[in-house]
Amino acid sequence: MTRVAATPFAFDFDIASTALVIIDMQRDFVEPGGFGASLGNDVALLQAIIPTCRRVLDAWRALDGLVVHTRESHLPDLSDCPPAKRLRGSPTLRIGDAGPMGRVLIAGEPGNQIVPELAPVDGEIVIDKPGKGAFFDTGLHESLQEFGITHLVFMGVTTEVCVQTSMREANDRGYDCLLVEDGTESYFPGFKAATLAMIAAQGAIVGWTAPSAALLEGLQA
Ligand code: C5J
Repeated sequence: MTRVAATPFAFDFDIASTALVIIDMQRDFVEPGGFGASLGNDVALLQAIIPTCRRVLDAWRALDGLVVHTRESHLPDLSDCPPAKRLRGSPTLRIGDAGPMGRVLIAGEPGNQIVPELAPVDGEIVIDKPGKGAFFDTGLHESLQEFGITHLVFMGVTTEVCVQTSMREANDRGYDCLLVEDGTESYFPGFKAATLAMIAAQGAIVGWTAPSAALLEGLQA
């Protein structure tokens, strides 16, 4: 059993029944020229968490823990992208438009790939998700059930959108969830802080949060 000093209280898990879930660490969100930048965001903030995510990923892999990577991703014919999602707002590039890293948020395009530092390896689960949440229309819950997973440790971007949505979906499906505080980031620091606070509020109403140092200490114990 691993114990992590977390907020609002210790998070206990068995790595054999816990998956590390890395949300949307794709070039489209963390590199210039992608979807995140097209919405007017500074992607440097998100790029900065890559080394932390890599440290946790390395530790998890060393213990043979299950790893899940997600990508926000649509089919080339956009049949899984609701017009309401594609047409909202006035980004410089819409989902499906051709940008410097290929078509934005489209499966198989260069920008849709996970950053090389965190690239999946054989045996890890890769989920292409058309929504913000990792459980919507993906079969992720069924895959996790097959592996006997009861606990999830989350990292990735962005904290208040795809990470929080996925954590809430997981919580409603009965998983105990920990969010790694410095392994997640938002284009808006205030949104990240608010999300961390609301997740752990009211006795871990959505889940727990902890710095990567506490998780790594728990894993090494
Ligand atoms: C967004 C995500 N922010 N991965 N996607 O549109 O959080």
